[in-house]
Amino acid sequence: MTQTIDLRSDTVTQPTEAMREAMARAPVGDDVYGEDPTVRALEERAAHLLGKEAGLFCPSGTMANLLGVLSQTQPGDELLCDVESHVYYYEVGGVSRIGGVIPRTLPGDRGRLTPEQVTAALRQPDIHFPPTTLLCLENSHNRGGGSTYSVEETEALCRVAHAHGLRVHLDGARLFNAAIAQGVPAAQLAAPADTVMISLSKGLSAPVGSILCGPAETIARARKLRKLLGGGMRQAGVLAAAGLIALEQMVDRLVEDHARARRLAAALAEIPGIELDPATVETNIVIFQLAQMDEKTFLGALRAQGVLAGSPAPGRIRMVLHRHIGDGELEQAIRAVRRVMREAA
Ligand code: TLP
Repeated sequence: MTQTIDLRSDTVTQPTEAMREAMARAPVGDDVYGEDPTVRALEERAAHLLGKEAGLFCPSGTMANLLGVLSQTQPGDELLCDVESHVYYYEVGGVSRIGGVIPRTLPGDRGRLTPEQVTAALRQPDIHFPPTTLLCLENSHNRGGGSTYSVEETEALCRVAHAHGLRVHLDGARLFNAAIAQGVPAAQLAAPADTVMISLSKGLSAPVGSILCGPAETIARARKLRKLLGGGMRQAGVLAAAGLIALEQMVDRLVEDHARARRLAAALAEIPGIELDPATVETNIVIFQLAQMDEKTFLGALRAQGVLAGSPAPGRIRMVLHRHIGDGELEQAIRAVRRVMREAA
């Protein structure tokens, strides 16, 4: 049988040859002493790209998000976020368990909040209420099917938050996807937020790592908290070297993933039994609804055809485009879905 086509996530991407070479020869040092030149170069590069003062290399997006929250809140604070946001849905409740922070979830439109929703959720200080101190946004939005906020939308949301004394943390695990899709620099999408995290290990293909960027004083606090969480790394430059390649060489090609996601969505929308509005596909994530079949049956039948996908909810399927899905793999995947749906009919 031909090779498996893996559409479960862009996290499955393998490091490039250039990354492996850079990893092999990276100058390294003990990063807990601040002595790893490659980690420092990566942190500086990321901060510069995102227009922030400082950066912090983290082993995962989950830790970078947690540090974004912990460094800007106190235990007992409340944060506002979309109900489907990664920080609330997929991070093991870390903000509450570790940070003592209570998420107040708002129902977004494919993950996207409006300034009006945020305003309505903000309450006057009262002896009964926890202080609301942070707004978390996600761009692009994972469970929202890769939906994006524009610069103007981000600015409007952050303006409301800042006017009420809240900080804003932006989960930009796929911020470069949003930036490429909109044709704007990532720094513009990040500018209104106080902190932003980007992932190197998704569509950008690095093996490990995310970076939290923000004001120097906030990042210094996050650095200490990273140590608390056991995230102080030593010769981490071998990983950071791949991250530098990710930022230098892998951002522009995301446009290909988006084009294939649109082609995939257009083809899937034509298949009886699949409910999908292709107009909602903005970046590299395609989420659709099965009209009748349950997700386990669908995923099993698809797997038998050599194609892997995921399910974010009952009856829903997620397919993520990435570097290892070329035109040939895309056509094969579409054919496999057609066969599965035909055989089920
Ligand atoms: N998302 C993963 C899974 O956790 C669902 C995926 O396959 O998409 N923020 C966003 C928006 C993410 O999509 C992810 C990972 C993270 C944060 C966490 O990053 P990691 O996996 O590095 O902890």
